[in-house]
Amino acid sequence: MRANTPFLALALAFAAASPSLAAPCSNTGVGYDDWKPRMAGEARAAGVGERGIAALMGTSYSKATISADRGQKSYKYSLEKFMQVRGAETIVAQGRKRKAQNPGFYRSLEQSYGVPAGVLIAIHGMETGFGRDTGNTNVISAISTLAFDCRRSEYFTGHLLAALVLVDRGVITTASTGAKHGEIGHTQFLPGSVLAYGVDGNGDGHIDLNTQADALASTANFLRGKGWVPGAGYQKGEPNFAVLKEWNAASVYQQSLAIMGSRIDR
Ligand SMILES: [Ca+2]
Repeated sequence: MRANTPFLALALAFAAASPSLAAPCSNTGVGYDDWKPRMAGEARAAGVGERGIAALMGTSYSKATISADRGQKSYKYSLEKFMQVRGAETIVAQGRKRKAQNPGFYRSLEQSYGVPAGVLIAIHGMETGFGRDTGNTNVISAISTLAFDCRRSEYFTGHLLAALVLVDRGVITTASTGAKHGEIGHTQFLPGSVLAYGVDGNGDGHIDLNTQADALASTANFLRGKGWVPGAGYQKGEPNFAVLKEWNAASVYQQSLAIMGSRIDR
C-alpha cells in the first residue's frame, strides 16, 4: 500500500505551524539527533502526548529504510510479467482455499463494508503473502527516518504524527515492526491509514493490524472510505476500479488486483 492520506486533523495542525520553525530535513543521516527534539516540538504542538514524544526521541536513523527507499523501482513490467513475478497464480489458488475455509468471515466483511472477498484476499496475498511476511523494521524509526529525509519529508511527517498518536493510544508501540517504509500488518497500512481507517475486526477491544481480522476489516473500511460502491463492479472501466487506484498508484498493481479478485470470487 502506498497511496495513503495522512490523518487530516494532524496534517492541518502541522500545516498551520509556521514553516520557519519546521525541523530541517536532510539527505543523509547527519543531524538526525539534532532534528529529533525540533520534530518533537512540532509533534507536541500538533497534539501528540508524552508517550508519543518519548517514542520519537527513542528512534534511531534507519539506514535499511533509506537504502530500500533509494532502491525502489517503478513498476516497469507488463501486466502479464508483473502478475507472474508477484505469484498471481498462487495467490488466486490459495485465496480460493482461504475463502472456502472461512466463508462467514468474508461474508460479514462484505455485509459491513460492501467490499467482496476476492478484492480483500487479493490485497492480503499481494501485500504480505497472507500475513507471512509483514516485515521486521522498527515502525517508528522507519517513519521518523523518512520524515527526516528530504525526498518525501512532508508526506512522511504526516504519517509520523499519526504514528506517534497511535503510540499514545496504545495501537502500536516502540517495539512494533513492519516493512521498510513503516507499513504495518497483514495489508501494510501506513500509520496515517491506521489512524483514519483502522478498526477492531475481531471485537477484542484493540486495533491490531497484525491480526488477520483487524487488518482485513480495516482494509475494507479503507476502500469503503475511499468511495467503494457496494454491489458495483471493480474491473477496469467499472466504478470501483477507481478505488483500487487509492490503494496503489501503479496501474499494473491495480489491474492485477482486479483480475485476481474476480478469479477468487468466481
Ligand atoms: Ca482486534
